[in-house]
Amino acid sequence: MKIDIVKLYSYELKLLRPIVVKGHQVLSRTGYVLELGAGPARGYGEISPLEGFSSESMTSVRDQLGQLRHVLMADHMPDHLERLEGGFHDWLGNFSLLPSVAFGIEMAILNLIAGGRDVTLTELLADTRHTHIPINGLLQGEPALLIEQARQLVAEGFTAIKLKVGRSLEDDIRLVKGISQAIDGHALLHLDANQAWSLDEAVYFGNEVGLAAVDYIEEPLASHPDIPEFFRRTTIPVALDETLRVVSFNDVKKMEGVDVIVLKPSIIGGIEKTWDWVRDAKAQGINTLISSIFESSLGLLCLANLAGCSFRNNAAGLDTGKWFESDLLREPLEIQRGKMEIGGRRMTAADINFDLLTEVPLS
Ligand code: OSB
Ligand code: MG
Repeated sequence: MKIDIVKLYSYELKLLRPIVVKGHQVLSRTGYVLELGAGPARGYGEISPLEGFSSESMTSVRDQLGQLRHVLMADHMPDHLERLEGGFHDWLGNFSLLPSVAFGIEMAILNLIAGGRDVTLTELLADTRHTHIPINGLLQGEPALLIEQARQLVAEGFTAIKLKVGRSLEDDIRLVKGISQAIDGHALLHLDANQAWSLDEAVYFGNEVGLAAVDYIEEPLASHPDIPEFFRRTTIPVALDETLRVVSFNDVKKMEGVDVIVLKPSIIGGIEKTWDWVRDAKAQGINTLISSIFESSLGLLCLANLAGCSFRNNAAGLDTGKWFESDLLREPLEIQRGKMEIGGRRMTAADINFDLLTEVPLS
């Protein structure tokens, strides 16, 4: 296969409510869609760094794609990229791809290959074909509404629920106790503090809410070397997200208390790198889950496919589509009974609403 078309589109999608990450508000979601063509086949990838969370900007993404265009079109694509065994690294590893660019290029190429073979992404990547992906139900909005929201998610059939903490300790403790009571053992409760706390604060919080209430807590600490001590003093399992940007798998392996790693392909540098983490984690008995950075439904469908063939039980961090007022896939991604249904879904030009895309010239 030889790529003969490289096109870039930008989007700006309205949100129903702001995305708030680490105190930073995003009022509408902007990003890029990369189109790769090889003869009549097309593959689409999403490149949408999240302001306030990703380290790269939209401008740096566009500059890098301008430089890569000729590289992508230069030769025949290497064979067997879909094995995710280093083919992308051998091909493009010298170009220091930005994390979101690596994700978008790999997503587009894998979709291109899948389209050529008329299979879904999951079918391309693995023999297992999970079509219903358990989702971590994301609580959102005013704290006063969250207990009722949790109850509702459980009633809908969610078996895992995620709450952002890290504002005021006492408020967080009260809220977690209330939510834990409301879900009453019918769902796992996952917390994410986004590195908000000192060791003392995190330990205080952990001992107040107790192990019974919380399945794991993501990134409790401003300083990750304190994680083992947090674990020893609370016995609450820890999940790593932001920390994965600055540590290797060997470091993770040695960190007592880390049970779960949260893999955001747009942050950790693409799909192949995500697969490396998944393989290493599997070998060491560490749980993995795939999570989003509020990609559009285009990226979200790709992430759900990755979740569908990388592991079984861990609820994926993909309950972010409900922020979007309008979205790029013509047919919305449905979550029912706490699971996203992706059976048989393709990502061809006909599946995408091009009215929401604006072509951007690549210099
Ligand atoms: O902290 O995990 C985060 C989305 C964007 C940026 C940061 C985060 C998130 C999410 C995604 O929480 C949803 C999830 O993982 O459940
Ligand atoms: Mg997180």
